[in-house]
Amino acid sequence: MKLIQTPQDLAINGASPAFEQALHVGRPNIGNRDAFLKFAEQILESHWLSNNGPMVQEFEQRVADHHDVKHCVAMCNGTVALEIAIRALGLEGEVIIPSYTFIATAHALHWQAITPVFADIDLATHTLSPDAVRCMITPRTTGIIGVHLWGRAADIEGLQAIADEHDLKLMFDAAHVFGCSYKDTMIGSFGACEVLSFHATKFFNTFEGGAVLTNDDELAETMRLMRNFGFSGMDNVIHPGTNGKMIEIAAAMGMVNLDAIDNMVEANRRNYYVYRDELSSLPGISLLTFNESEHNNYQYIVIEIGEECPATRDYIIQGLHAENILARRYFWPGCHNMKPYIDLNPHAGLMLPNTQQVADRVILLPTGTTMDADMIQTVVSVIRTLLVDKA
Ligand code: T4K
Repeated sequence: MKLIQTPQDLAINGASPAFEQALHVGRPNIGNRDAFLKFAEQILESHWLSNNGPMVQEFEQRVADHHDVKHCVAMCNGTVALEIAIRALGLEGEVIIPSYTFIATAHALHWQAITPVFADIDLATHTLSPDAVRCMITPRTTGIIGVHLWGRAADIEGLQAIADEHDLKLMFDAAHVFGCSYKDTMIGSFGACEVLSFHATKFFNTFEGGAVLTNDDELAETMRLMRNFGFSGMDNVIHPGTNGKMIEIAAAMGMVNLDAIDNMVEANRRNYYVYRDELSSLPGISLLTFNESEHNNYQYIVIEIGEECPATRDYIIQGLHAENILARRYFWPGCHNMKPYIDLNPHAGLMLPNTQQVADRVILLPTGTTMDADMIQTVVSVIRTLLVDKA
């Protein structure tokens, strides 16, 4: 690996990149390949590829057990899982969500002619501020979708209190918190339901996939109907539905990755500590930390570039990309600044000062099982040198 010590060593100044192969924020973690290929053989041999097959059923049970929750309803991806959960809960009119989230949270509502109303976030946690949510409630509001971000839970109690007070439904986008807890209870039991994503770029993946976790028997049954066109047995459709089913090969990947989950968390945790030590001396750069008394997946390494930092966020991103380190600006510029939401409500940003500030400051750095301490030291030496270059 190349040593980066002076501004002349930087690719942004014409040197060769620090890494020949690109480093990705969303590099998939992959469990035991032989075990996966054995499952693939088993699936092909059985000629059962989809439609609530045995792999999906076993996978659902294991994910439910992992989260200490009654039901896991597996789906083809997290976005469809959000759409089905939203519909099964009967949300309509307006639903309050953060703008500081992946666009899927907003689209899952808009796709069903429900208006996402963006409320501001807390500067420290990056998740919905209950006070901000309170300001956005109107007679048309039917629900709140809290988003647990970066592997850390939202203010669940604060949001539940508002939902109770105003008789609103509460559900969570839990795409980032597979295997995490809130006040010692595993994610999955909060609100009416919580939605996971198993996309390739998530720390735990099934190629593509998602699931809804809930303790509500009736809700789970409705979602099972909805993900399979509303079929109840052969030739008998009893509910509106769509095709949200997870396929067998995706469940097989999930089972193999579940077997490796402890190693994946350990790799993320180890990387997080290396980043924490290496970044601690850099002026104006702060690392988002995890509460060690909870179950964490340490899925994302999130840094914030403060005003005291000699370099701007976008200069650092440019410098990292030049080195083949594909750091990301998630979730810049915020859903409210993207179409169709920017056209529907061009002034939404006036109510979202914290969202704007955080979206302008954040950088996500590569982590996961494909990263090691030497690579992280090089990533941080690039950032350190970029600051010198701009000091
Ligand atoms: N809610 C939240 C809060 C979410 O974050 C997401 C998804 C959802 C809901 C919806 O769940 P899904 O419907 O996706 O299950 C990526 C993912 O596509 C998306 O799943 C994820 N959030 C989001 C945070 O990240 P992009 O647009 O950044 O993807 P892309 O293609 O730029 O990939 C990211 C990096 O990973 C690149 O450097 C390439 C690398 N990569 C990607 C893939 C697919 C690989 O190395 N290998 C791969 O297989 O959205």
